[in-house]
Amino acid sequence: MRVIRTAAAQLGPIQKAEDRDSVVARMIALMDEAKRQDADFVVYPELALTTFFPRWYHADRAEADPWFEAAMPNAATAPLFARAREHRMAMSFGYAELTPEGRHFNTSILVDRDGRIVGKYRKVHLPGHEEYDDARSHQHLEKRYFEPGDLGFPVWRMLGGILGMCICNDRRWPETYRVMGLQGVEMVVLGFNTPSVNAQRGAEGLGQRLFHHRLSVQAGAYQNATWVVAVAKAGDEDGHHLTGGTLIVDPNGSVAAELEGEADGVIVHPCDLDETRFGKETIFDFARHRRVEHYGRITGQTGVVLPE
Ligand code: CDT
Repeated sequence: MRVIRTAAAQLGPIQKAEDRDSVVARMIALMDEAKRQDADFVVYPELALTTFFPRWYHADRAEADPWFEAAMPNAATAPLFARAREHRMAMSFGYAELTPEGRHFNTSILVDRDGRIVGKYRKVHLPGHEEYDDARSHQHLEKRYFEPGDLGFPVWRMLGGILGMCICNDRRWPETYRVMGLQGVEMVVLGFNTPSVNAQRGAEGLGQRLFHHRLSVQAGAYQNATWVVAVAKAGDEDGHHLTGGTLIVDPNGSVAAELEGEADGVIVHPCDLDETRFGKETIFDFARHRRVEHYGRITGQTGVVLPE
């Protein structure tokens, strides 16, 4: 057995007015609870340090820069790194990254048990739109504030296994998991901020949003024989509601643990990476069963090409 006791640490809403010091204190409280439950690894949501700011429009993009981190760790997150080292707890969390060259990414990191950043991922599949759109019930301006990630979908050896990351909307795309699956990934960790209302289809209810979330994550786990840990930022942020649905899915595609509610909270599950072996060696033994000669369209085109 190769067990990682994994904590999915959901954050309830973060209002615009809440500062990073306060959010980091909440994250530390969740980490302490994870430690009480004997976790080795804690996973937090996408853009964990602030409200989901891409819902707010700034005509001047630079006005959004205060939501970004120019260094990691920094003064606000140093206490989180210190507590993680003290607990010898590995962690992953998302934040808005501003590079020294002035580039903007929606980023997540993997931090080992010594508090060293060993992995960085930048969100590839940015949802939403770039310009203000008054046809929508609310804005989702990730394409305005971030560049698409430029690091691909790497994996890392950590905690005795092979770990990878993706972020929110990436979880809906089978390519995300497959690229990591082809590197032997055994656990994919991701955070998300999913509005419970579809801005272009108001009738789509919370139930349908959660159904699509679970469907995507469970399919990605099963089809690549990997654990998937998906962690929400949930609840009402300044009148904008985000779904919960924090869960841990096993390599068979079944939900192993799920958190109830939309407040700060932790679920811990003993994820045995050896449970990935069966799927990887049988129905999803890629080396034996994949037929790449038929997959050219996957990388050869982006949109749909209709038949004549
Ligand atoms: N944060 C994020 O990626 N949210 C998207 C919302 C899509 S609707 C524009 C998600 O896939 O949940």
